[in-house]
Amino acid sequence: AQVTISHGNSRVSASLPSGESIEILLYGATVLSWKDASGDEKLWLSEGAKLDGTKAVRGGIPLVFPVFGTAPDHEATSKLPQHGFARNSRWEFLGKSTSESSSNSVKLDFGLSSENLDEAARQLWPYKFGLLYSVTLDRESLKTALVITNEGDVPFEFQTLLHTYFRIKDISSVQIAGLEDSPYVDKVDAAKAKTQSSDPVAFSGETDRVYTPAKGPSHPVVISEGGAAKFSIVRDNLDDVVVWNPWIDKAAGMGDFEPKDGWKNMVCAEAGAVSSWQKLEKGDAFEGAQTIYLK
Ligand code: TA6
Repeated sequence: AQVTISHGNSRVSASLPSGESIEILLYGATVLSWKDASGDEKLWLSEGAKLDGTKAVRGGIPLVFPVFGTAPDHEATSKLPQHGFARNSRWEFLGKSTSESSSNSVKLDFGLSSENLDEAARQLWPYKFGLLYSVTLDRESLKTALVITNEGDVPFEFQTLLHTYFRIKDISSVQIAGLEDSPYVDKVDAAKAKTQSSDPVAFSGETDRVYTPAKGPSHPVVISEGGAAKFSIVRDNLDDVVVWNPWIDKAAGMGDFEPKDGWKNMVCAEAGAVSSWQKLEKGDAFEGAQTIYLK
């Protein structure tokens, strides 16, 4: 049996003979769905998510580039929309690049370059760049990797992040391990610099923190529910992990966040390089990746 791929004008989906599947929206190269062999959905997607290209997708794995959040004091990116333009741009499907022989894995490649950008976005950030995003599905993991190349004559600075919305049953029984004793910026408390205790992260209200895990990117960040591990995230060259749950009020305030109590069923653990600016010299490339293992 072979890997099957279907490529419509707005989406690409792939499935393994054993039943695992992924679906990617070409708008933003946003992974919308990742299902295990039994069809159990692993990502959270708002029922109010816009999938017609009019707004960044609320859920799945939106891509953040070249700025995380907004950066009013960073001249070059200060005019960009929140989280940059990658998640609001139409990407090209470049094809699958797994060896024909393997039916236990499929890798889909997507591209976005300065030429693809609409004129407005190009005006706001006039650098020549290339993005190559690959999504690899195998029987027990999903890997998403981004290669950023500077194709112009001047260096540029960027931040990047994989804004993964994990589907969980009940946020009140979720813990995130692997961030113990690590520094973080608490965006819910005046962006104060704090240090995580030796306990895992637990949730009892709006949570919005930028961690730089002390043990480095190869140390797993593990999302568990009721004491049972569900997801284990290993990073490559992405030193930060953003942990976010909007809770009641922020969920109520987002027009595309549905159902309104959906905050109970999602948690964001986002691998990124966001606590400082990455400088990319002309002709250079940056690669960052996450691999999410199902436990
Ligand atoms: O990743 C956390 C965060 O930066 C939060 O501060 C919140 O703004 C979230 O991203 C969603 O941002 P969005 O622009 O998608 O509404």
